[in-house]
Amino acid sequence: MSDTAASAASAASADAAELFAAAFAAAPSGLWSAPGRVNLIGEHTDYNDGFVLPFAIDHRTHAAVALRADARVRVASTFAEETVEVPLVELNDLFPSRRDEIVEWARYPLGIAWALLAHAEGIPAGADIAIASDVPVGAGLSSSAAIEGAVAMALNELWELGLSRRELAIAGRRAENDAVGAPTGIMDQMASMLGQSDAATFLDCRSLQTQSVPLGFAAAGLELLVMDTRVKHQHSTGGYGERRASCELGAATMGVSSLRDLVVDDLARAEDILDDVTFRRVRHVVTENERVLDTVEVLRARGPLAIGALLLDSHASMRDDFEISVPELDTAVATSMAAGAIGARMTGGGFGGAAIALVRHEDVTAVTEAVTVAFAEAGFAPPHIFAVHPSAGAGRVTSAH
Ligand code: GAF
Repeated sequence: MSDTAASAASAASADAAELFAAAFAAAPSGLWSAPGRVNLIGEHTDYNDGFVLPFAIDHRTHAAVALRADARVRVASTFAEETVEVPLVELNDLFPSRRDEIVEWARYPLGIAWALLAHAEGIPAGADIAIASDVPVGAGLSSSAAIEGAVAMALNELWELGLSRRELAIAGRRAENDAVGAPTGIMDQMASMLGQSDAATFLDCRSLQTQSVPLGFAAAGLELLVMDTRVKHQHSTGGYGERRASCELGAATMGVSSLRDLVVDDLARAEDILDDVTFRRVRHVVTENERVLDTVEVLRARGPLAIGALLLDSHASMRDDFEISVPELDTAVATSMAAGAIGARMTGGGFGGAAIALVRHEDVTAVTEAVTVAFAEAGFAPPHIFAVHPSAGAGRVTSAH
């Protein structure tokens, strides 16, 4: 995967290098970066052993990193004033039980250092880490996986761990689950690690097998717009964990190890034996898995202009069955469609964040204006609407700046 290694220098890479110099009065030994992601389709299926179809985007987190002579790790970021310093040996005491002692933003880089320590022989050299990012935070574009991915790539190289991209993604999920305390699946870390330009990553979350699926947006005259509602969400609290618990209850009651093992034909029995809420959670996951498979097939056979109905069905399922949408997301989807989008849906874990719309080049301005006006009329905060492009996964930044 040649295009994952080279990532263009950007403002965030210069920021990370500058921050490193300011925070640690030295030069980093290298710069690594990892992208955020958009999930094209396949929501809340990853922790049910199901299918997802995300792609890495052209918004990245950069980490400037150097080893230290002692065994301490220091992290600085452009999101916070403070620098956090911890002896590496203490990370095992801090995570997971004493995570609250670490300021929230620092749990991501320190969490990945902790998860990777399990792969090191003894205690490795310490590290100074400076992080800058242009992945919007809280927008459902996985700014967290981008931090984990950039730091994981750096420490894997500097600590000579020799881990594969899949192993680094698994370490990222462990950081997210145990160091941050968010009960998320593996999708975001795999998307950030394995991204390729102009393609999505079709991931079977049970086997972790992947296939690259060409998207061909540009060739079809399409743009993929992100409509960030600015309604902030968090997956370490509340609804996300409740949805996951409902899925586990549904699987246990149906006598399967995960909802991946159910197909649409099982839904009649599910409706008989599950309570209404659990049934609708299960129906979302089962039908969403089908939609991912259908989307892959349609993209390959007919291209992106033909996937609009699948995106819309996915949104309706999340709104009505999984109940993770919010009025701002529904407005963005309905308005973009009325203004000419090919398809639209909320993306990511829900309860806020962003929706996406697949839009012909010539309709981008009309869609952007229509959604902005609809938000103003509804009394919502102004949305942030921008195009993203399927991009390379995590890697060392090779170009100088
Ligand atoms: C968040 C999680 F981090 C992912 O693992 C996934 O469950 C997603 O929500 C919903 O599809 O991004």
